[in-house]
Amino acid sequence: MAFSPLVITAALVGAETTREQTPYLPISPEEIAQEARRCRDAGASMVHLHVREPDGKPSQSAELFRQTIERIRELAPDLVCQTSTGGAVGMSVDERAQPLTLEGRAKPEMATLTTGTVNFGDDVFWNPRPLVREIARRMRAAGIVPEIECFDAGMVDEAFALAKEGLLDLPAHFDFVLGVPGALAARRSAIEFLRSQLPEGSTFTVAGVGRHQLPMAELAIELGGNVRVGLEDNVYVSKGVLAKGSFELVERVVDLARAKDRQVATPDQARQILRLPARA
Ligand code: KMH
Ligand code: ZN
Repeated sequence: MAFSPLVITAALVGAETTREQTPYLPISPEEIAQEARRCRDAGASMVHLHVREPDGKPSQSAELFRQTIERIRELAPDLVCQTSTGGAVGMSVDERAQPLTLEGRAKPEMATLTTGTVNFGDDVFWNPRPLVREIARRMRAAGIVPEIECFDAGMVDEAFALAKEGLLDLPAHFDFVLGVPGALAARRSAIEFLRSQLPEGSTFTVAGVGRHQLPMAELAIELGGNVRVGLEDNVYVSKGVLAKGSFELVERVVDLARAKDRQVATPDQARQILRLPARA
């Protein structure tokens, strides 16, 4: 069966990865944009973005996102920019939703929407239904397309409920985040099950966490999904060897795709595959 070209998302920063874990983590808007460019050159068509305060603290500051996205538009003009609305555990809805207020060149084309609460290591990633609905409402009002982040199986079902309430359109694009301690484990049967539950015509990406990242990428390629890799979810390119940036992980995925005869999508192909508006 011929699958569509592979959309590779690079998750460059995240909220949890630290400079103590890896010196290659980009922090400033300039560093993040330079890393985005390297990932574009390596084969990524989309970047999933978080931002950091200068001291490395996770942030959802609209101003930091504005600086970051405007610089990415200069360095890698065709990349699809997707902002987080998850932020870091413990953030309020207003804090999390700040990137949805961006306009003009800084406006993201996509943003994440996690559709349920989940254990997140020893923390709780808190997404009660009223909060999810509020973020979905703001995203829709801003004309930003959601990527539905599923850390557990019920989060797919919740997308149907949101669609019924007119808060999102189906089919949609889903991201299966697998291997977070306390949430759904990273295994083939999880991908197969989640895929079987998707609304007709939907697309999906798989983001494996930690050591599961590249094995899950390989499975996603094989099963017709798309792939997310990067330092947000994993800092190693092989056992004990730090990736020198998310770009090295993107390079690995391109090699895996080549080995499985799967083409890699350009950003404009990614827009078509993910049902995003064409670039102006
Ligand atoms: N940092 C996690 C608590 C997202 O970007 O939408 C949430 C997260 C998901 O990273
Ligand atoms: Zn994220």
